[in-house]
Amino acid sequence: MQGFRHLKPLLDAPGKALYPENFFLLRGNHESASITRIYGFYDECKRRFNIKLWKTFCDVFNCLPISALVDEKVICMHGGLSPELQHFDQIRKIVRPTDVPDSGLVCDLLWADPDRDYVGWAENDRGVSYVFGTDVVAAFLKRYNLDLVCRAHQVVEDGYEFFGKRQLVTLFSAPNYCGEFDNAGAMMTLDETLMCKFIVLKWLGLSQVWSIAFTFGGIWGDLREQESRFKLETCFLHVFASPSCM
Ligand SMILES: [Mn+2]
Repeated sequence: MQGFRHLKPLLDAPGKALYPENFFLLRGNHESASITRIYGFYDECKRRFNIKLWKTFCDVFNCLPISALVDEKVICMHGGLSPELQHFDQIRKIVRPTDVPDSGLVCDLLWADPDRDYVGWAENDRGVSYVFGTDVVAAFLKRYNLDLVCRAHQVVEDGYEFFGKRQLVTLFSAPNYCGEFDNAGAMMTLDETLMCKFIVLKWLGLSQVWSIAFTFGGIWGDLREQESRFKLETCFLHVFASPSCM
């Protein structure tokens, strides 16, 4: 399976085809022609199929939505917030298809990272976009009357990791990322009351192929102590999973 790691988009696309009304793929910083050209997707398309397939994928990447809002309370994007974001209509008005620019709103939503070492905005070590502090997240949620920012873009040990006072969560779904990390992978579900549930995929390793176990944990505790609407539940799904890159 590892040979197919760059072809992960092939695995996601059928979801959208099967459930067009309630399956949404958000664009990440790697969903661009320039990044896929460098990091292996182009080469793998060329080797296994043809360059036309890669170009077709790039056309799809350029059309992918940038951000999503769940029940007016949870905002999702791949990277993070942007100092240029003043109104959600700015996102709604983004004309697609579009490439990912080197700076600006679209770039930040796909490239920015939270960083608890900073207050406000600071330069990002990636050389692109910014990092932002917990104060930025808190002010953003308050301003737009939101509960949570949900993003990806960074490997986190447990598959999910909160930032600030549980005002932002980083989700990383690929366990044992590229075979170089021993991270778990996680997915988050929200029910109709916006209760968060994390499904955590833990890498067991070759020696434990047969020890597949399902451990469903209970409620961890209220996400906001006084707001019963927003609870947190975690369950662990121990699986033998192939390394895969996002
Ligand atoms: Mn990323």
